[in-house]
Amino acid sequence: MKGETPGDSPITAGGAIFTKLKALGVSHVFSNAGTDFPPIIEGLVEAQRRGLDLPLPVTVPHEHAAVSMAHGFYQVSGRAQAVMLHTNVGLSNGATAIINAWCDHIPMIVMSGRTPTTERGRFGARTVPIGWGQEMFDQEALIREATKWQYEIRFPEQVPELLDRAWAIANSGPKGPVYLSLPREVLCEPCPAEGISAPPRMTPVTTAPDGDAVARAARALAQADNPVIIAQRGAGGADGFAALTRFVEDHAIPLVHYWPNQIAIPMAHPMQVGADPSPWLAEADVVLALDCLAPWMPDGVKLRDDATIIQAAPDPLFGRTPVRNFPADITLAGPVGATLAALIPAVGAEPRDETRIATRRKRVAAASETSRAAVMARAEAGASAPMTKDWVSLCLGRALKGRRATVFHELGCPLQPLDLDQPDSYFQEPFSGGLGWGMPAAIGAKMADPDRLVVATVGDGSYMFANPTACHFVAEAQNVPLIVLVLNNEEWAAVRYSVQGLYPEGESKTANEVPLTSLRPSPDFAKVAEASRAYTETVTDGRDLPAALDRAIRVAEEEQRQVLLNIAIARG
Ligand SMILES: Cc1ncc(C[n+]2csc(CCOP(=O)(O)OP(=O)(O)O)c2C)c(N)n1
Ligand SMILES: [Mg+2]
Repeated sequence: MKGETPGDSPITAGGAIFTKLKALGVSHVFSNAGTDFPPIIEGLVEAQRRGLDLPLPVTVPHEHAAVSMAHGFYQVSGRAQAVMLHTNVGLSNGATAIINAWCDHIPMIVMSGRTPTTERGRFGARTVPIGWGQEMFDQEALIREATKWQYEIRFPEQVPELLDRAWAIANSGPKGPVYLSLPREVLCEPCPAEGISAPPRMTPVTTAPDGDAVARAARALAQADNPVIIAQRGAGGADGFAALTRFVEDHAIPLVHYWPNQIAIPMAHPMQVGADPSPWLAEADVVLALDCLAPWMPDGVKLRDDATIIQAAPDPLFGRTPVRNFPADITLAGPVGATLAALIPAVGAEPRDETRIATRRKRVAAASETSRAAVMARAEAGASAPMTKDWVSLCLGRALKGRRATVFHELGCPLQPLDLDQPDSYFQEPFSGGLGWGMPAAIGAKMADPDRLVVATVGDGSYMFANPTACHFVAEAQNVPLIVLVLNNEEWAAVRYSVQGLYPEGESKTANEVPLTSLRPSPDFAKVAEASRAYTETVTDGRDLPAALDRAIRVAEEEQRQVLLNIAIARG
């Protein structure tokens, strides 16, 4: 039955919207329904009975989780998904995750209902008091700053064209979420079937860096004595990752992963020099910032006066960020993968000073080796009871070796000891830091690519922000054998550290319990997961962790069952 044509007779709104989304390549609609949904749900059943090709409607019992699932889904698949929420209240619950998607350039089509405007006398008019309670003058204002495009549909025949436009804008660089609001009266009118299963009529826009800028950047990099690359959001996909890996090797250029939320080259690469850009920036004559919203901390870094700063990103000036004053002597606008594909051969065509490159290679490799040895030694020293996060990372990296795996990190396993070598093996929460992203994003990723081993490593605070009951429910309902590692230090350590950062000699340094940061008594997180029939273990001694991780992987893979390890972490 699947894949029938819609025919000529009109269809109820849900059928038209879902059919069109499928035609746009959307396979999942992460949804949280309400009283605005009757024409959606009715239309969906109608379309199923007509045999139309539809995306999977996924019931997600919290909106933050729903949007984050679409986020993670895109990260491993490159396919934008859709989210459907309930009026203003569902939208505001999803707003933090929409801010995350915005900050991370994740395309998605977000929709939410609009409470009926009419009070009586029309099909779809208000039927319950929330019709008055959920009305807003400007519902789109809730997410206007965090979406590329917002619109309220006025007529049912607009469904195919508006979704076409929404999809193309979301997928144009810099990518990001778009929003369409769906008033109930419009949804209650029959939708013409024309065009609802047509493929996209608008091609998303891709940009390429200016040829002259590429030539200047190539010359600067080729002539540099002390070039450095700072990478934050990977290398623009698998091809970019492979090309950049060869490039830094060939030209002996150190690469710093400063607050990365993806990796750009393998962690054990001799040109991968760790997380701290400051010693490299102090001597750098040329800096290539690769998709870096914040490439270094201006407060702690002094650049050379003659340094040339090259910024490469979809929008190298990050024009939608109000204050951001990093220098940009050369700007390379476009998808990072395409920019590297233009830049790397251009550097290769410049004259090479072999002696200079060989000397630099030795120096950088030695520094890389020293920093890696320090990271590994620190991690090894953390196999205590309770253990350190670095030890968990080291063990997890070892357990995942040789597997097709992705780690989602939200105050969970630090990157450096993880020793990953695949382009899509690691995702960290975006700089917007709207906590609660890690676990649902990992679920979305596993739904997108069920054969991949997916591990969410999250702090105990981050786990609670994720609406864990909702996430475990979805994992069970959708057969998603995700592994969750809760790195449980029974506190919001990041908040406590930030107090100590600002007041290093302050009163709170010596306080036994720092106010507003403790999460004691810690909930038994294993029981939360067991409520959805997960396999769980609580690990309190670092020496027991490797075996527990092996068991977790076996249960997830062989029993296809979700797993949670509640891991006791020492307070730092
Ligand atoms: C939605 C949201 N609320 C609050 C914060 C502020 N915040 C930043 S880190 C953090 C604590 C995270 O705790 P946890 O996940 O346990 O990691 P830990 O710091 O203990 O390693 C909080 C509350 C935030 N980033 N996002
Ligand atoms: Mg914590």
